[in-house]
Amino acid sequence: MNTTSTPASKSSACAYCGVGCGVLIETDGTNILGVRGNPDHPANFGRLCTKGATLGLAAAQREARALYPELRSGRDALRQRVTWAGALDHAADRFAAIIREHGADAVGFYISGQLLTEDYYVFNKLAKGLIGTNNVDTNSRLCMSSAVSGYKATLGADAPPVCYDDIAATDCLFIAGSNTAYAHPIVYRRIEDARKANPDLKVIVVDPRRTDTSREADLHLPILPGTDVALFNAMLYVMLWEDLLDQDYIAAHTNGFNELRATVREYSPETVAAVCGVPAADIVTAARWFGQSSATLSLYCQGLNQSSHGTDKNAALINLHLATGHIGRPGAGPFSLTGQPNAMGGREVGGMANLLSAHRDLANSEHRGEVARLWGIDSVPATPGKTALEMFEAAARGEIRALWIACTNPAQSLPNQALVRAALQQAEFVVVQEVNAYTETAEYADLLLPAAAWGEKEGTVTNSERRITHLQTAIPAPGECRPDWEIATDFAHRLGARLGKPGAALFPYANAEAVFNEHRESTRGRDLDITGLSYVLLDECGPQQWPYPQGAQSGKARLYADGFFPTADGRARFANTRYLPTAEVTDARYPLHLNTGRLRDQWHGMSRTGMVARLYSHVESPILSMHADDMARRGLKSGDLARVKSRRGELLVPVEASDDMRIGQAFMPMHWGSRYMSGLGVNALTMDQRDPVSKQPELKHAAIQVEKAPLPWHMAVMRRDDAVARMLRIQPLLPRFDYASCGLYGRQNPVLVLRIANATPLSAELMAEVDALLDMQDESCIMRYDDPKRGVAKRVLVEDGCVTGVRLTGEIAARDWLKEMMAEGVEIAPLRSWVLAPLSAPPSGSSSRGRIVCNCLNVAETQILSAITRDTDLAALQASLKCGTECGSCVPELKRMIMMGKQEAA
Ligand SMILES: Nc1nc2c(c(=O)[nH]1)N[C@H]1C(S)=C(S)[C@@H](COP(=O)(O)OP(=O)(O)OC[C@H]3O[C@@H](n4cnc5c(=O)[nH]c(N)nc54)[C@H](O)[C@@H]3O)O[C@H]1N2
Ligand SMILES: Nc1nc2c(c(=O)[nH]1)N[C@H]1C(S)=C(S)[C@@H](COP(=O)(O)OP(=O)(O)OC[C@H]3O[C@@H](n4cnc5c(=O)[nH]c(N)nc54)[C@H](O)[C@@H]3O)O[C@H]1N2
Ligand code: SF4
Ligand SMILES: [Mo]
Repeated sequence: MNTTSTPASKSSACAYCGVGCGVLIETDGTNILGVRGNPDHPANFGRLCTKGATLGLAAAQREARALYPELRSGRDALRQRVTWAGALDHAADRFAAIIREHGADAVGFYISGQLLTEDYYVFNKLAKGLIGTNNVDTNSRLCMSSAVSGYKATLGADAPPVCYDDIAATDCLFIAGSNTAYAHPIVYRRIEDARKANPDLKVIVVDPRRTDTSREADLHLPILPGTDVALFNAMLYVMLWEDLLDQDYIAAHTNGFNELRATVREYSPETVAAVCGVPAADIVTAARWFGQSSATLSLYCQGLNQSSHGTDKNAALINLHLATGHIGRPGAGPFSLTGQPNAMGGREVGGMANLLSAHRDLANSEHRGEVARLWGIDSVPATPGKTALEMFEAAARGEIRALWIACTNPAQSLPNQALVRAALQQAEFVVVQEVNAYTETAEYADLLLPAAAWGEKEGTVTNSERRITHLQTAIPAPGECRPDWEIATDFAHRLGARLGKPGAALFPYANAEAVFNEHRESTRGRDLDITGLSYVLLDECGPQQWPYPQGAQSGKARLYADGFFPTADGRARFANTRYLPTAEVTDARYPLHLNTGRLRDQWHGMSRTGMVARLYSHVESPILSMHADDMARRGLKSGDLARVKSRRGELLVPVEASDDMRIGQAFMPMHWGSRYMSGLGVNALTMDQRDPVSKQPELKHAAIQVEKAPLPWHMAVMRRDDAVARMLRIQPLLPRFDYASCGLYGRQNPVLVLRIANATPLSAELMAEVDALLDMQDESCIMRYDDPKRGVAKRVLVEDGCVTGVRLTGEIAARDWLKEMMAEGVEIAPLRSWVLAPLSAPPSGSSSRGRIVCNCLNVAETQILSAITRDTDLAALQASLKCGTECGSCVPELKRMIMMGKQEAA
């Protein structure tokens, strides 16, 4: 491990998903020069996906960084720069006053699975140990909490019992509610490898949509949204009937099978086929493959978790593993893929409203006593804290008066944005601890605290397979940014002093390692015991899986190999799961079902990936995908703008017809929030109903109506040079247009792209504001063409002979063609006649390259389609265009294009 890490190369892990790929950061001590996959890291062996491969570009973007603490002195005042001491003293004064007057539960901390374990540990102790409130919860509530409750309900502890190597060892891969190809690409590369090595491997995908993951499966079950429990119960029915169960395993290692058996009698494949909307024969096939294989591995994610029955969905799937004995052996087990890079670490330190350190439970008085002893305090409060949405509901009611938000962007990512925004507005004091000063949530910050970003701080993260990686500091943080644990520690000292509590004694940390060592001690004797680990060991021997108790020589690749489970009697429990419909069902007023999720190249609210131009080239703007028949019924064509309404809000968004959708369903990516489009983004529409046990909201299911939004007036603006800085400046203007979205295009010298549609032409004032914000008002550099009768106008900014800005109104068909040329640095000479001609479309013979499919090598869809012939296969395409030969993220899509191209040729 250490061998590859030289002074100029620091070992770290990717900042994005829970695959937890190892990276090496090349640095000159001040700047990140490059990021490459760590060939020795067992999660990825050197591979990275499109997002990981562009980490260096994201880290280099500093325009949006919060650099200094900023404080708002009055309700409507602008924030002003303050010192750290001034900022944290003020925060401590406000928190202390509120706690004294209204009690400890009048404050809340909303934190994140993207914090490092050390950061998380300090926040959790700050709330529960120092202040005495359990109001500390995280965005993992939107993400992994149903996985936690599903594991606990069945296996007795929150631990994925499997490892990545199981993918190569399995005979049957059951993927449910996971678009692995997009969301966990390096895991998907392993699936591709496993298929190559074992042609008999069966892959089943359960997803209402057709995705790049489902397309390559041997069997895709496009179930109706939310019907997973019915499907899993029906599979158990078939297994019972066809004698595919492992009766010995059930007898020796489990409880509760008889109750479940009675329940699943009602779930015949024929009955369930109607509920799930898939053929009974396919359910039978899935059950046989699952039951008959020598080792079945399931992979699952938000299609199961983000549901008002998420716990049951998880448990019903784990039931299948217990009933067939597909657990605790190589290639077998229920594998919950974690979303964020450290969702696991957050669970380990108990950083949630109902958990305590080291997988202890808040509801358990013995556990509370143990934690109080570890921390050296009298007691840990017993009342459960408020979970994510409950915390915002309480803030909206005025019950929670101060909110501390760190490393998450709730004004983009929580459902029912109307409520969330009301809560942020209502709260007396909002602290936002961020790396990006321009997030939707930062707008509400009374106090903005600048955090050190990825690469600028040290600590640990745990990936999906329980593997802990030590992240080394590569470069110093810019401005006055500080690591998250350090900010929380400093605040704890100041707050302690005001509350008459020993803040300094409780938080004696000189560095991240001191925090890690305290956390480590809390795990002694627990299921996740890591008392054998240290920073030194992680550096010398590489990342390790837990448990890794003192004296161990290695971590554990798989859990429960002995059939012994961490329950009172050592037996796993079958959960008696029954199917219930989604919380909101479609009806005559809201006839369509809205599903939401991820794109390949964007990360959540785009606070980092949104600064990297090339990550827009796969999908450039927000879009609602629908079935062509549903669009035709509403008089919609691809590219039209639609008004989408739910019971909670509405949003204008362009629509596109997609074969991937079933009739009655629509899909919108989760990424665009109010900084990147007009309106509040997809979560204006989603709902806050949640699972009764896990309290995870149903982010994937909302009933909507869609109608055409006739906005006849269109404008497109492209501006080169300083594109990111200009984008940040223009974003606050977006709400002033009926529809608007912004993004970037290009690679070396990106272009800002702004799309606007309005019911009426823009006022001269608003137009002047746009021009001023984009530095396009210097008339001496502007070429113009106006046709007031057609309402068409072109403005072209020329600097040093190059086209650096274009504004098209009325007719914008030339937009893509122009932005591509601008990114290449086109001179005005060849464009002059086009600018001055009445023609607004691109001149004949010139067209846009279109979407970029292969991001690493910049290969466009149009190039790929024209290269595909009757006998093209993947290898031939890779040889001729080089696409898909670098990170591999586009390989599933290339295969799809080859398949479709061949169908067309035939
Ligand atoms: N590119 C990218 N990768 C990411 C992230 C990102 O933002 N961008 N975020 C990371 C995070 S935090 C997470 S949590 C993961 C999420 O990873 P995934 O869960 O794989 O991603 P999603 O697209 O949210 O949802 C997965 C699939 O669930 C399907 N689905 C919807 N409803 C149902 C249902 O009722 N049943 C079933 N069976 N399926 C359903 C959707 O159609 C979708 O294809 O991704 C991680 N990786
Ligand atoms: N409709 C819909 N909504 C969803 C989902 C969905 O599928 N559909 N998925 C949900 C899921 S699974 C998740 S995980 C959430 C994610 O939702 P969020 O947590 O809101 O996602 P991010 O945009 O990643 O927010 C992380 C923030 O932390 C900041 N940050 C990055 N690094 C650091 C750091 O080191 N320190 C500090 N202090 N700040 C930092 C980033 O700039 C960013 O603004 O979204 C949820 N919302
Ligand atoms: S799969 Fe991609 S995003 Fe996820 S950790 Fe690996 S490189 Fe990062
Ligand atoms: Mo997530």
